[in-house]
Amino acid sequence: MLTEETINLINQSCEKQHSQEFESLAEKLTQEGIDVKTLLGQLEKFQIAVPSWALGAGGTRFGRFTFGGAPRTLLEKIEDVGLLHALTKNSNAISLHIPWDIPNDIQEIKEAAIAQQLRFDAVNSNTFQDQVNQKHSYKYGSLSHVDKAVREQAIAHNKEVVQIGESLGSKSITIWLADGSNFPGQNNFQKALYRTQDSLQVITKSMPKDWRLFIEYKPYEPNFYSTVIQDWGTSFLLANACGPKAFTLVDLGHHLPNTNIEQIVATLLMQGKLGGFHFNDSKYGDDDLTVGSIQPYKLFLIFNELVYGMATNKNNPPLAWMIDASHNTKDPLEDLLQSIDAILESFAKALLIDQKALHQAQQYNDVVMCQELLQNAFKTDVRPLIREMRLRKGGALDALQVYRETKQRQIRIQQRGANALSSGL
Ligand SMILES: [Mn+2]
Repeated sequence: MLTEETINLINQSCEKQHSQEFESLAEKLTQEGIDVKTLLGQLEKFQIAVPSWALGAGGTRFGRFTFGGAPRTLLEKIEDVGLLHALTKNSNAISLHIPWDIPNDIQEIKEAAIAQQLRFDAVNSNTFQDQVNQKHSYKYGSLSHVDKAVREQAIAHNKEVVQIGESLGSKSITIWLADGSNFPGQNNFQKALYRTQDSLQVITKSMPKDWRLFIEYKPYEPNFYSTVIQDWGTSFLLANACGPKAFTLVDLGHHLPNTNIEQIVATLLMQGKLGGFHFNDSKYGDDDLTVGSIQPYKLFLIFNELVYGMATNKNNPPLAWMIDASHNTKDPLEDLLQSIDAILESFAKALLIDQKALHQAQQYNDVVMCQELLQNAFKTDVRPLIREMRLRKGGALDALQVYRETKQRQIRIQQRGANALSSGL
């Protein structure tokens, strides 16, 4: 296990340079009327969940290349998220996927998470695959299936996932449906949507009072002609039909090219129906690439709406943040460290936007000033702020450097083997 002493020791090599950079940024921000202490507190509070399936090699339908040392068990997955949190201080939760992560010994798993200062975020159900010994197949759908027996099996699975989540202290479930059709005429759109609504209502009704249901949407894949929950509007409609426990979940990769995601975020926040976020980045579709690697400005614009909405729309509950990425060419843990940094940077930059001045510029239709205000914030190098927050919390000034210098991947290969495979896809 990586100790705080080791992290401190490596921090020392770049502490002097960091102090200079932080002091100069803090001075600049203070002059602009920004309270740096408050800002550091906001960054510290921002915690992102890591899904258990992002810790191993993702692969594509064409193949999977191993990185070595992938976590073989739930305990090892908790260990890996614990490492990310020890380094960044911004990833204090793990999101489980059932049945890939069914815990054998609940107490043991809970204690392991506590030892790593982790909690359990939303649990995820799986009706996009058939499991061994499963009575009915999901080949033609699950919650939307034409056969009631299949729908009931899928509903029972979701109820079981909630139960497992409850035993671990989780408070929400995310449902992503692969249901849809590959060919025109295959599905009756209205009936499929109606059946889905009915199934989701049964699940929501059975959930504990303090639980939340997140309904994810996606325009295509694995079905290529239609998807039952294809867009935010459909998810929003279903969330409304399921009542106050249900919310829409936005996955950045689940949109058609050039969709204005920040506007979707704004609308959902205004309606008090934005439940959570799945971060990733993409060039073409659901590419599941490292957050901020392709379109960092887009991410910043989304955070602009999030920051405004979280302050303005008190009817919207606190949001659940998660990284939903897949790693084909990078060490998954290094990829996640980059993603955590990208999220924090976008959040920090959005916090720098002078909301009062922006409001005024909007009122006067000063389009040029509106852009200036956004881009001034975007162009600020906020990394010293994030480093300072981590330094004060006992984290790493440079998480990637500490990860590499302490040979975390090599240690894992030694302990778990070069061909260790993570459960999942
Ligand atoms: Mn997702």
